[in-house]
Amino acid sequence: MIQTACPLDCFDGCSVVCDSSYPNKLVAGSGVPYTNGVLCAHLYKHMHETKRLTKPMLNGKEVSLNEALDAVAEAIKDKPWLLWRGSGNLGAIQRVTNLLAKSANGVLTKGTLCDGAGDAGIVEGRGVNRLLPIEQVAKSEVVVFWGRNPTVTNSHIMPYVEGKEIVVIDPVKTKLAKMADLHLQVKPRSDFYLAILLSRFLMMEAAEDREWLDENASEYDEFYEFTRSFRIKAVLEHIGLSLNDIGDFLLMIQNKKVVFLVGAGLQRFDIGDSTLRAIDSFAALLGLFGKEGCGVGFLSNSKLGFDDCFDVNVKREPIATTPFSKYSAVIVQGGNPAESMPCSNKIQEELRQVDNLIYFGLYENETSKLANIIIPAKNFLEKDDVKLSYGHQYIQKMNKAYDSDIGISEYDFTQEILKRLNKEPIESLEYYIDFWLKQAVEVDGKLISPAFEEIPYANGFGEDGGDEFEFIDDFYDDFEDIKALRRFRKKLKDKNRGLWLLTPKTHKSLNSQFNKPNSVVKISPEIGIESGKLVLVKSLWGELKLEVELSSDIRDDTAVIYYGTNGVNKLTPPISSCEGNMACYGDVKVSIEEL
Ligand SMILES: Nc1nc2c(c(=O)[nH]1)N[C@H]1C(S)=C(S)[C@@H](COP(=O)(O)OP(=O)(O)OC[C@H]3O[C@@H](n4cnc5c(=O)[nH]c(N)nc54)[C@H](O)[C@@H]3O)O[C@H]1N2
Ligand SMILES: Nc1nc2c(c(=O)[nH]1)N[C@H]1C(S)=C(S)[C@@H](COP(=O)(O)OP(=O)(O)OC[C@H]3O[C@@H](n4cnc5c(=O)[nH]c(N)nc54)[C@H](O)[C@@H]3O)O[C@H]1N2
Ligand code: SF4
Ligand SMILES: [Mo]
Repeated sequence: MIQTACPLDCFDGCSVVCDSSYPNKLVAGSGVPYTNGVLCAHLYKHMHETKRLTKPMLNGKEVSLNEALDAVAEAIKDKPWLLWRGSGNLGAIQRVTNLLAKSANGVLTKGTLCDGAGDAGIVEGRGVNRLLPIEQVAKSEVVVFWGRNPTVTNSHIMPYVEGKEIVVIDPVKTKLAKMADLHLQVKPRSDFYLAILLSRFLMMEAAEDREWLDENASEYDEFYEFTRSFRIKAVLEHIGLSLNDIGDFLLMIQNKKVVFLVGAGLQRFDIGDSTLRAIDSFAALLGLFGKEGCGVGFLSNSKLGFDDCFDVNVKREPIATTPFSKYSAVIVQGGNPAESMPCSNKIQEELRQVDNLIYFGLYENETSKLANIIIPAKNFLEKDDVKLSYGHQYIQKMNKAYDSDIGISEYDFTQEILKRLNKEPIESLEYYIDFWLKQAVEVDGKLISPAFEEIPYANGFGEDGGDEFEFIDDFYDDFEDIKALRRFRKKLKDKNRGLWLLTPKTHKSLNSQFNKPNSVVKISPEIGIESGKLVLVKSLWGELKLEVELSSDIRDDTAVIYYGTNGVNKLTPPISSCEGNMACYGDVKVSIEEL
C-alpha cells in the first residue's frame, strides 16, 4: 500500500492510499483524520474519467518526448519567456520549475487567481494568515459560513459542524443556506459594509470584548470612529438587509464560541482585502482571536513557517492581467488560462500571438488547443511530492505508486531543459523533498506545519506573536464611479439595471476541469424572462449565449453562471485587486437580452 495525498486544489487535502498492484484503486488513507474514510468524485474524475494527454506534440504532429523537449529548449533559448503556473496539482515540488526560470532568464507571475486579496487583508490586520484548525471549529457553538459554500467546496468539514447553530452569509440561497438557522442574503460585493455596520452596532451596544481588546487590539475607539463615517441608512440599502437581520445575527453570536469560515467567494473583488480586514476587525471586537472554539478561518497560507527553496528573485507579471503576447515563448504548467483567467476573449487573443505556446499538463483543455508544443505531465501517482494544505495542518509525503511510460515529471522537465541549455543541474529530487519534509514538525507520528498553533494568535499577532491586531482605518471604493460602467448601464435594455454576475463553484467541476456545468444562467423569476429562453448575457468585456433557468434562490439584482461553464470568463474583467494581485471575477455587472 502506497501512502499519498490528493493533489487537487481543495480545502480538504485528503489522505490517499494506492494499492501498487492495482494502480487504479484509490482509497482514503489515515494520514489526515478529517479524510474520515471518504474521497470525493473529483479524484476519480482526475484519475479515471478525464482523457489524458499521452503523446508529446510539435506543431500538430506526434513526436518523441526528446524531440518535444528539444523544441522547448530552443523556444526559450536567448529569448524572453514566461512561465505561467496554475493550481492543477498543489504539490510543493510543482514549483521546482521556478529554478528553471531563475537559471534560464524566465519570467514568472505574481499574485493569484484565487485568494490573494483576502490573504492581503488578513496580513494587514493580523500580520500573518494562520490556519484556523478544524479542532477549534469542532469546539465552537456557532459557525458562520461567510461567502463560503462547504457542501460544494469543503465537504469534509461538514461532520464537524453538525448540531451547531449555522449562519450563512451569501447572496445565493445555497443548499446549506436553506438548512441554516439564519441566512443573510446579502447583496454581492457588500460584505465590507456589512462588517462595518455590525461593528458599529456592536459598539453602540457596548458589547465589545473590552478585556481582550485592551490587551490585543487597543485602537478600538479609533475603529469605532471609522465605522461612524458610514451612514447607517445608506449602508443598509447598499447591503440589501434590514435592521432586523442585523439584530438577529448579533443576538446569535454574542457571548458564544463563534467561528467565521470565510471563503474565496466574497473576496473576488478589487476591494477584497478591505472586506477580509473588516470581517477580521468585527471578529476582533467580539474577541474571537486566540480563544478556544473561536476564530476566523480563510484559505490559510500553507507555506507559513517554511523556508522556501523555490522562492526565486526574477521578474514577475501580475497574473490577473498576464500580458502573454509580450513573450515569444510561454510555458503553461498545470493550468488553463484560456478558460480560467478573467476576460478570456482577450487572453485567448494574447495566447494566439505567442510564437511558441508550450502546454505542460495532464488533459486536453482550452489552452492546450492553442498550444504548438504539448508536453504530457505525469500524474500524482507517478511522481514523488510533498503536500502542504491550506485547509489543515498536516504535511503529507506523496509517494510515487508506480512507473509509467507516459509524460514527464516537473522535476525531470526542469533538469532536461537545463541540460539542453548547458546550464548547471539543480539538486536531486530527494534533496528538495527532504527540504520540505524536514521542516515539518512530528506530532503523534504525523507531520504538521511548523507554523501550526493549536489556538491561533493566542500569543498575539505578527510573525512571532506579541503584536497587536490592527483595525481597518481607511477604505476607497470607486466601482460605481467607473465611467465605462456608467455608460454601459445606460445602454442596458434591462430596465437600466445591471445584474451582478456571480460565478461560484459547483460540485460537477473542479475549476475548469472535469464535467462542464450546463450552459445556463440562473436568475430570479422577478426579472421577467421565461425559463428555457435563450439569452445573450453581456458585460463590458464580452457576451455569452445561455439558456435561462429561473430560481427563487437568486436575488433579483444578481445572475449566477457556475464557474466551469464554457466561456464564462468572457464576461469577467481584466483587473487586479487593489492589494494582493488577485483576479477580480466579481467586479462586473451584466445585462440579459432575450434572443
Ligand atoms: N466542487 C468544487 N470544490 C472546489 C472547487 C471547485 O471548483 N469545485 N474549487 C476549489 C478552489 S480553487 C477554491 S478557491 C475553493 C473556493 O471555495 P468557496 O469560497 O467556498 O467557493 P465559491 O463558490 O467561490 O464561493 C463561495 C460562496 O460565495 C458566494 N459569494 C459570491 N460573491 C459573494 C459576495 O459578494 N458576498 C458573499 N457573502 N458571498 C459571495 C457564492 O455565492 C458561493 O456560494 O473551493 C475549492 N473546492
Ligand atoms: N469566473 C471564475 N473564474 C475563476 C474562478 C471563479 O470562481 N470564477 N476561480 C479561480 C480560482 S479560485 C482558481 S484556483 C483558478 C484555477 O484555474 P487554473 O489554475 O487554470 O486551474 P484548472 O482550470 O483547474 O486547470 C488545471 C490543469 O492542470 C493540469 N494538471 C493537473 N495535474 C497536473 C500535474 O500534476 N502536472 C501538470 N503539469 N499539470 C497538471 C490539468 O491538465 C488541468 O487542465 O480559476 C480561477 N477562475
Ligand atoms: S475532497 Fe478535495 S482533497 Fe479530498 S479527494 Fe476530493 S478533491 Fe481531493
Ligand atoms: Mo482557488
